Amino acid sequence: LAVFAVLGKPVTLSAQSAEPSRMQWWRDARFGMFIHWGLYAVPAGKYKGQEVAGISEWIMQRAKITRSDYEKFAPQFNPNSFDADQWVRIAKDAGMKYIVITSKHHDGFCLFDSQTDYDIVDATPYGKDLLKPLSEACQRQGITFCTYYSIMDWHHRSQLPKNGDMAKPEWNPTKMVEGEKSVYVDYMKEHLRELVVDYKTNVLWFDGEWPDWWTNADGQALYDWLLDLNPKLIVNNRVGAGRKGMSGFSDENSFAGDFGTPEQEIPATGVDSDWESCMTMNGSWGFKASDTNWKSSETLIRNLIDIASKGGNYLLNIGPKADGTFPAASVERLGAMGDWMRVNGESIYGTKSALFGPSWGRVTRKQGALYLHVFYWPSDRKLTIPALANQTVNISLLAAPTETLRVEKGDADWVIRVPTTTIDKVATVIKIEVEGMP
Ligand code: FHN
Repeated sequence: LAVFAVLGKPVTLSAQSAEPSRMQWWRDARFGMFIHWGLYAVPAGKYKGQEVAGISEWIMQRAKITRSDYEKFAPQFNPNSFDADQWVRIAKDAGMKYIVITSKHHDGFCLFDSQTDYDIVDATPYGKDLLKPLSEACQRQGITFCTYYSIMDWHHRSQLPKNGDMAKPEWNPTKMVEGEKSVYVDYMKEHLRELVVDYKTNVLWFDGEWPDWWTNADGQALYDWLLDLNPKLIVNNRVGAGRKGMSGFSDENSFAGDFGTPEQEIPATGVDSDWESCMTMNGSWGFKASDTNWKSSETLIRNLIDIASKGGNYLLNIGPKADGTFPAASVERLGAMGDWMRVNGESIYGTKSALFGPSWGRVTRKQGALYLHVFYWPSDRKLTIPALANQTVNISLLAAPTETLRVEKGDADWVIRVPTTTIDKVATVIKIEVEGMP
């Protein structure tokens, strides 16, 4: 392992593995789109004229809607404005490299032509598969197609309330009916086989793994079965029961799955394992008409930089409307992210953690280069960094490589001056090419 005194801190840099692993495309991608879409887009956070608190895809549970009443949303779900190529183009233009879509959320409704009849083809006037055209559009546009799948299933008979009657609102969605677990696991595995073999998903993004009837041993067995189906498949750590809450990581000994899944949060420091932070743009995963609390595009771009600087991926969520269109506020923010990524994406894609973050911004690295992302400039626009002693370096602005930067190289510190005109109010990227750095 080579040790470089980089920016004043001895950082042990692991040389890149000679053989790209199964995870390599995923590590290099750094940025993906999460899509939460299903019957919950019909009520969109409101039921019987009343706003329902919380994330909109939980409306069945939060409003205590009985199974038979919830099924009444299916005949109303008719996304005639759905355009798979447009969705994929918006993701691609934003700089996203993969899409993870909810094939089945906790409500049990499938967006694909599954072996059950509680799906988009058999239960809605739309009557067509949604995942097939999306996976084909991803293939056409070079975006990697991935699927979310909920282990917990509020519609399947195995997870009925104790009295067996889903018609009663006082149901508990996390209990398994005695003797029904193997029936449900077989049902789930048939769905998963379809997603892996027929829809060729590249990542299985599990969720809803917390009910007490699902164990880490169950998850490990499912993981092994899935990798037998497709040895190149990637599976998150929610396949097991090891995730520790929203921090998303698991204790070493219970880590079934390939990557950690912090939710709505970013780890405080660099993490030298595979992980992905999933986040919403407003307060809900599913579309919620009343939630206009949108994060700014500046915040979203800095989240992406912060996450990449710590060695993680950013899975940023969209909640499409029931008609199949993306909310305008989401599209606007993705457009701004794409503008920044077209100029600075080199400092995000294929990078690794620099394992520390200065007060003025964040640092990413890849073979032979460091990328300083400056969020906060001193008033005199002079950036002081610890001297990069005895290494051949070239320092340039990623956005304006021909712009001459003035660098005063002291023994202890170097001072980099940039012209005001080149400062990006969100993040200015300075590239430092360090000969021989792994
Ligand atoms: O309960 C779900 C929630 O609806 C949403 O899908 C998030 C996204 O990661 N996962 C679960 C909460 O951890």
